[in-house]
Amino acid sequence: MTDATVLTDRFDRALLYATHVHGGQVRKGTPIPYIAHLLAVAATVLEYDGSEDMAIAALLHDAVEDQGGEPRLSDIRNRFGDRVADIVRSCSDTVVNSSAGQQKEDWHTRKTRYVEHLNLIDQETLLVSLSDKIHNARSILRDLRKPEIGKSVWDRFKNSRKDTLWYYRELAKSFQKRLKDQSAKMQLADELSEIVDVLERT
Ligand SMILES: [Mn+2]
Repeated sequence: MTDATVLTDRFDRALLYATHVHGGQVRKGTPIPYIAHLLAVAATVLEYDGSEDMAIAALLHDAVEDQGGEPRLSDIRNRFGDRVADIVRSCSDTVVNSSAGQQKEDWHTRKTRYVEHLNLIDQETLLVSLSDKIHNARSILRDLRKPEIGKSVWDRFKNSRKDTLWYYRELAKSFQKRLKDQSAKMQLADELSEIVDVLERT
């Protein structure tokens, strides 16, 4: 057994920070408070032996993209340090893409770039990103199976069902490729792939 991950008051502060930053925000097309997603991502990171920095980054992974851009990233860097800020940055596809310059590119180009960027990031950052994507995929599956939602779940996305599934399939393949030598985390990458299989059939 590996040593337990010790969570300190930094984790508590990050949780409070996340609840403030995302206060009032809900999951797209649902009444679910946004913090539910952040807690789920942090829980998965901890379940797969993530460190405190990784769990903090999980709580804050959408803070830059959804709530404040580069000034928010600087604030996170000041409060929680370079490691947390770097992981958060890597998980934000608009930030990943803004380094490419120019105005915001089209959806397909941005998502392709994000998938390619997974080849360049370290294993810890990869686990935070995978935990995010797997929770999003599970949430889609859960709502697809709710009689009152069903196939209308796809209307939440700016893009078609086909495009959304294309993106999740590319993500799953990329995570599987990067994590193939890490048995525990590979299981999580395989799980994402299995959820995409089910989504494709539903
Ligand atoms: Mn997220």
